[in-house]
Amino acid sequence: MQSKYKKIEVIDSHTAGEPTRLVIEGFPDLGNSDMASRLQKLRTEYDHWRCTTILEPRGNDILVGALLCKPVNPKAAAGVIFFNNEGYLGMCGHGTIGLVASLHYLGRIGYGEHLIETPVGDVTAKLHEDGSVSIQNVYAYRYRKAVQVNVPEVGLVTGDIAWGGNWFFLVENSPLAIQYGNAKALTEICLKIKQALVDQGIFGKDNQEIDHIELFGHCKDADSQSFVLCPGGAYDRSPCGTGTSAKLACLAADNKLAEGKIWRQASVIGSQFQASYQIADANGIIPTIRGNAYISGENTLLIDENDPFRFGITV
Ligand code: PYC
Repeated sequence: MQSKYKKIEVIDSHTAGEPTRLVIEGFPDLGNSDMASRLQKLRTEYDHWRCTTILEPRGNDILVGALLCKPVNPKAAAGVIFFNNEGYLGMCGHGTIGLVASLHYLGRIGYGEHLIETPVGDVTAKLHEDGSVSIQNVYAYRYRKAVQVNVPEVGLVTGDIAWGGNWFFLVENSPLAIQYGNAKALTEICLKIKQALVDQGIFGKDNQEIDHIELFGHCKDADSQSFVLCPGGAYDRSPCGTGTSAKLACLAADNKLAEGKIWRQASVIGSQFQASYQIADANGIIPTIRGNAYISGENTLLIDENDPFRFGITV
């Protein structure tokens, strides 16, 4: 008798407090094309699988999903497509660290370097013997410096626009202290900045939406502390790998951090990434982000064909 349940096998982990749900089995076949094309197929034909995995009642707003894919390049360890409660991400630093830790937990990879294919390009991940993971990210660059935006109820805010695998608006002097207790108010401020950017026609290159807002403040235990609002309205519990990459691009462009020097980026919950960069060319850098991920679950999601919320709560 055929079961009324569909099953999705996942490994849950968190990187510096930010969760990643790695789907290892159960999604539809997306073919053998590159990750950008497979992402398009997932988005247009099978988006309800993302909703099932990430949205309530099986998931929640802070969860980032990672679909494990067979890579195009036989030398690569994996391909991956990242998604969240709102849609899809180009790259995800904390998620890649979670992916590597999860593949190691499953016994599929050992220590050393691994090539990983993402929708925005290949990244190299190194699993160190102490369990930490460093990601050599895609090319990062600052697109525009000191852009002013008028934010209703906040005032005039100045920030840089940079690419670190996703688009970021980076505000050096946060209008409110970066503290965990301020997370709700910081979220509100970031949402207003994000809306003001759209309303005032401020975009990334090729008119791409700036969908991550990053506020910075002082930190006694690190070089800087950040609050990162992700698309979908949840804030990153980690220092955000692509956000830290965008930060490095701005520091490099301003000659504030030398090539190869370590930058310690703290998150709003106090967790940290260590970051550094190599100069790629006059316009950009290759960032390396190092952090730790911990496995938190090995689960089978069950999707009952009679469950009215089998594709998540979307009302
Ligand atoms: O670590 O790059 C990152 C990230 C993006 C969104 C959430 N985390």
